[in-house]
Amino acid sequence: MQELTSKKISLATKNMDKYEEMRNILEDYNLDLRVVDLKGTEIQAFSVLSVAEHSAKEIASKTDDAFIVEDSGIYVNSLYGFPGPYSAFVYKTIGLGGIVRLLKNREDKTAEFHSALVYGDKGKVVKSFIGICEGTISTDLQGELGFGYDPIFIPKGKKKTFAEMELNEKNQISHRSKAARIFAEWLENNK
Ligand code: ITT
Repeated sequence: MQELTSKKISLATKNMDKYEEMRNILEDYNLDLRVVDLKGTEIQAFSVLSVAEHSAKEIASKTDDAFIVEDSGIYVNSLYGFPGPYSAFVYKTIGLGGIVRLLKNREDKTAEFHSALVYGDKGKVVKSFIGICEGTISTDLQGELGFGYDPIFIPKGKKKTFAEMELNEKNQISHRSKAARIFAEWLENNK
């Protein structure tokens, strides 16, 4: 018999835009995403995966419920991957204008968004998933939708920034949507 009730799963985040994006994707897989105020410590590390896994370990020690935690960052190639796991700090300090200025005289404006999603259940960290979206940094801020770095990130093959896309369009190609879909498909096959 087909399962009618959706599986409840908690997302540990303070970012409601992130929640909205993931809720939208995961409902297609019959997952009922809730927000939980259980974020673990965000350590300083080279990869968003290390940050998310550390946070997941702390969350798993506090709950037996099924949860996910997701950490993202933007890696600018000509800046050797900066700001990467420091994306939130850089966003709050030099901001989008600062990144655009750093790249002003650089020919290579390519960048990648990385999303690391970690799933935990029954007090244990279960599995990690990665999603990557390639693109370029725009020469100025464009668009008002989305959040964070969206106004300066043009995904590969597109002529507009994430901030010029409705949620559904961003969700077809974003780093986060890739990680979320791989996770949801894995969960379906490993119930
Ligand atoms: P959490 O509570 O889940 O940690 P956060 O906003 O701090 O929420 P991250 O640490 O994952 O999220 O994000 C690091 C930075 O990268 C932060 O400044 C975000 O605004 C930005 N960011 C993450 N995902 C993004 C996306 O899809 N588009 C634009 N900016 C994004």
